[in-house]
Amino acid sequence: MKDLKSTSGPTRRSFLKWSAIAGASAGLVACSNGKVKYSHPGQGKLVANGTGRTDVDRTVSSACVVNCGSRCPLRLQVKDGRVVRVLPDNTGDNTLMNRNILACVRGRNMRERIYNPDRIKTPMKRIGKKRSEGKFKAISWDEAFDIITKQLRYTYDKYGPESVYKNYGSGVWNAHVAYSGGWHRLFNLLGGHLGYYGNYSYLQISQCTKYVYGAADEQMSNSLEDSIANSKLIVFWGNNPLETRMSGGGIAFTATKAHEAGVKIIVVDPRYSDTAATVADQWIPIRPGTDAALVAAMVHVMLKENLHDQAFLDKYCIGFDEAHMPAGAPKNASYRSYVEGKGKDGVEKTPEWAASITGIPADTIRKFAREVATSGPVNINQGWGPQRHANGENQANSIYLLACVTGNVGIPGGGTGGRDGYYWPKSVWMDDGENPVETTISCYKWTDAIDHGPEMTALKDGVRGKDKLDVGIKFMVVYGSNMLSSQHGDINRTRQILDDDSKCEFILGMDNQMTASMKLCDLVLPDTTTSERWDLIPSEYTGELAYEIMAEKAIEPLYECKSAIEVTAEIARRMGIGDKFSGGKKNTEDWAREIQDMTRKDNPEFPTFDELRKMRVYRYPAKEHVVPLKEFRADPVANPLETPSGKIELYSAQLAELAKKWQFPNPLPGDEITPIPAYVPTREGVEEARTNKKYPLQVIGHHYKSRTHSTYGNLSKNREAHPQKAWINSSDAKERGIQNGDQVLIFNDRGKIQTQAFVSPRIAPGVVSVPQGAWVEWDEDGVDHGGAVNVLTSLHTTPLSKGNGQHTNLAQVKKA
Ligand SMILES: Nc1nc2c(c(=O)[nH]1)N[C@H]1C(S)=C(S)[C@@H](COP(=O)(O)OP(=O)(O)OC[C@H]3O[C@@H](n4cnc5c(=O)[nH]c(N)nc54)[C@H](O)[C@@H]3O)O[C@H]1N2
Ligand SMILES: Nc1nc2c(c(=O)[nH]1)N[C@H]1C(S)=C(S)[C@@H](COP(=O)(O)OP(=O)(O)OC[C@H]3O[C@@H](n4cnc5c(=O)[nH]c(N)nc54)[C@H](O)[C@@H]3O)O[C@H]1N2
Ligand code: SF4
Ligand SMILES: [Mo]
Repeated sequence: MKDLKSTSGPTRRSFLKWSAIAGASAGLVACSNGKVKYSHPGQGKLVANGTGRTDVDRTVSSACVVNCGSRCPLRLQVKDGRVVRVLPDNTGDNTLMNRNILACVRGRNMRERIYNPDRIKTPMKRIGKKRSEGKFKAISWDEAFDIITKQLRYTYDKYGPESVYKNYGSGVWNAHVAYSGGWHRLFNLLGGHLGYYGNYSYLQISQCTKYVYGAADEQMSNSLEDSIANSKLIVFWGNNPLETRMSGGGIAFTATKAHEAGVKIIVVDPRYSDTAATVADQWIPIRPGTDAALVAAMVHVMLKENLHDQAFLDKYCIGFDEAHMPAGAPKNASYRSYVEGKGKDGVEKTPEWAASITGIPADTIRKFAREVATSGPVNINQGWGPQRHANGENQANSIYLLACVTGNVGIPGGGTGGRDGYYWPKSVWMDDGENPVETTISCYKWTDAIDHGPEMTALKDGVRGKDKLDVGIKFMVVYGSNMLSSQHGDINRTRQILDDDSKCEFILGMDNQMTASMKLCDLVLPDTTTSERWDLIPSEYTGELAYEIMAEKAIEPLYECKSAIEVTAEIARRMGIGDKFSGGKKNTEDWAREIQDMTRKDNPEFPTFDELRKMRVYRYPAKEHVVPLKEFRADPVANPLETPSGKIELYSAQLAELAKKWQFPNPLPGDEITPIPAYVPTREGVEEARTNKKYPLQVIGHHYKSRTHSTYGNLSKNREAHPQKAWINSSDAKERGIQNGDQVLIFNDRGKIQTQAFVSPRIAPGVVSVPQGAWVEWDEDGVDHGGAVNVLTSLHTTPLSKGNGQHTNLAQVKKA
C-alpha cells in the first residue's frame, strides 16, 4: 500500500517548480521573492477597466451566464453588427462590497463562443438509423414546428404527461428569461410533465441535510466576509473556490481577502488544488470518499482530550451520546458510541484506524483535530466534491457533525460545516406555472426512467409522489444541457440506452453549439447566445454581494437562430394555448421587462428596466454578515429547526426508519443508510482500490478552469491555456513508466479514454483526477481522445438521494 508520507502540502517554493512544469496555472504568478501571489484581476491594484476601442458603434451590457457559480457582466463592443471586443465590468471599484465583478478567462473569450464553427445554424432532423450515428439534415423552422407539435400531441395522447421530461441542464440557468426557455411552462399548460428533484451539483447534500439540520436544501455555512472579520481558521473541505468560483464577484476574491487578512486556511482535498496552492497554509491530502473516517478519528481525539463542546451538544443536538438519544433508539447507537468502539462494529475510530483508510498520518489527524477544536471560531466550509461520491450523504453529514462537535454553529466566525454562505438574490424568475403531475424522480435517474421506467418504485428507486412509475420517458427535451453524452455518468451505457428509440421515442435538443449530446437528438434547434437576446442575470454564490446584471441584445441572432422563449411561445400558439403562454409578450425584451417589473413589486428599491440599462449592474450588498442558524443558537426553543426534535440530529430516527424500509435489490458496497454519519466503505472505494489488481486507482474528476463543465470546451484559446490533463501522482506514474506530458490510456470496464498525463505530487498517491467536462472525441475503436471522465463513471446511484456518485470510480492507467 502506498500512502501519503507528507502531511502538509509542498511548500509554495516547490509549487513554483510544479507550476512551471504544468505550464503554470492561470491566476498564479511568481514573485521574485519566491512566493506565489494570486493575480486575480479583481484584487489589489490590477484592475482592467479600460474603455476599449473607440472605433466601435456601441458598447453593450451583456453577461456570461454559464453555471460556474458566478455570473459576470461583460461589455460587448459592437461594430457593423459584430461583437469585436469583450471588456470586463468597470462599474465597481476594489472594495470588498463594491468590487468589479471581473470575468475570468472563459467569459473574456466569449467572442469565440459566439462565432464558433460549432454554432448550430438551422433546425436539423436526424437521418441516421441510430441516434449515435449523428447524421442530420437541415430543415425549415416550419417543418420543425410541425414535427414538434405532432409528436407532443401523440405523446400526451398515447402515454400521458408523466412520459414528458425536460432533462437537467445548467447551461443557461443563470438568466431569468432563458433559464427555463419556457419548456416547463409549455408542458404545464399542456397537462404537465415528469419532474425531477435535486441537481448534479449537490444532490446528496440536498437530500441528507434535512435529517441533520432540517433544511430543505443544503445548509449553508457562514459567509467568507464574516470569516474575514471573525474567523481564526477556515477549512476548505473538498472546496476549491479559487477554481470553481473564479469571478471577481465570487469566492475567489473573498478567499484571497481572507488569506490576506491573516485568517489561517487549511485545505482537505486529494489534490493540491488552486485554492491550496494560492491561499492555504496547509494541505491535508485525503483519499477520495474517506472524509467520514477522518471526521470520526478527529472526534475520537477531541473526546480523549476533552476538546469537544459538550455544552453545545447537550443544548442544541440529539444523538451525539447515549444520554441524548431519541425515544426508541437502540443502545450504543449514538455517534460517540460509534467512535469509542461500543457500536455494532466494535471498532474504535482511532487516528491510526483512520490513517489506514484516509492515507493521512495519525499524527496529522491529531494535530488537525486539536487545531479545529481550539483555534477559536472556525468556518468549516465544505465544497461539493466530498458529497459527489458513492454514499456521499454520509461524507457530507460527517462534515456537518464536526462543526457541531466543535460548537461552531450559528456564531460569528463559525459555520455549519456547509459551503460558504451567501446573500440570496432577490430578483424573480419567470413563472413556469403549476405542474399538474406530482411524480418526480432523482435527476440522476433519467436513464433508468428511459430504460425501464415502469419498473421504478418509491422504495427501490426513490420515485416520489407515487409508489411507482407507470410509464417511461417518451419525449425528452435537452435544453442548455450536455447530459446525453458528456455530463451524465457512463457515457457508453447511456448512448446504448438512447440508441434504442423504441424506449425514449423522441429527443428534442436545443443548444447554440453542436455538442455530443445534440448529436444524439432526433431534432436539433439552433438557439441564440446571450448576446443575441435580452435577459436579466442574478448573482448567486457571490458571498454577501448580491447583484443584478442587464443583458442587452448586442447583435441580431446569427444564422436562423431563435431564442427559446420565442420558440416555445410559437409551439404554444400552434397547440392553441398561445395567449395563455405569452400573455401578449412577443420577444425576449418583453419577458425581461415583465420580470423586472415583478421584481420591483416586492423590492421597490430595485432599478427599473431602463434604469438598469444605464447602470448595467445593480449591486445590493447584505446589510449584515451571513451567519446561518444564529436565531437557533440564540434561542433553540423559540426557533426550533425543522427536524422531529427541533434540534440538530446527529442520530436521525427518520434515517433509521428509511434504513429498514428502503430496498436495495442488487446492492453494491456502500448502499447503506445509517442513522449516524458513519464511515461506510463503498463500491470502488479506497478498500477496493487497495485489493483490485485490475483497477487499482481511484479516479475523480474535478471542475476545471478551462471550462464550465463542457461549456467553453470547444474554444481553441481555452484549450491552449488549460489543456485537458489527467493528474497522476509521481509515484504512480513512475511505477507505470509514465512521464509528465505523456499520452496515457485510462480505462475500466465501462470505457477507455486517452489524454495527457500531468505527473505531479499535487495529487495523493493512488488517485487520478481527470477534469470533468472535456468534449468527447471517439475513434473507431470507441476510445475517447477528448478525455471525458464520464466514459469511466457509473450510473449506480447513492443510497439516500439516488444521486450521482460521479467522483467514485476505479480504473487503471497505462502509457498510450
Ligand atoms: N471553473 C469551473 N468552475 C465551476 C464549474 C466548472 O465546471 N468549472 N462548475 C460549477 C458547478 S455547476 C459546480 S456544482 C461547482 C462544483 O464545485 P465542487 O463540487 O466543489 O467542485 P469539485 O471540483 O467537484 O470538488 C471540489 C474539490 O473536492 C475535491 N474532492 C473530490 N473528492 C473528494 C473527497 O472525497 N474528499 C475531499 N475532501 N475532497 C474531494 C476535488 O479534488 C476538488 O478540488 O463548481 C462550479 N464552478
Ligand atoms: N464526472 C462528473 N460529471 C459531472 C460533474 C462532476 O463533478 N463529475 N459535475 C456535474 C455537475 S455539478 C453539473 S451542474 C453538470 C452540468 O452539466 P450541464 O448542465 O450539461 O453542463 P454543460 O456541460 O456546461 O452543458 C450546458 C450546455 O448548455 C449549452 N448552452 C450554453 N448557453 C446556452 C444557451 O444560451 N442556450 C442553449 N440552448 N444552450 C446553451 C452549452 O453549449 C452546453 O452544451 O455536470 C455534472 N457532471
Ligand atoms: S465562466 Fe463564470 S467566472 Fe468566468 S466569466 Fe463566466 S460567469 Fe464569470
Ligand atoms: Mo453543478
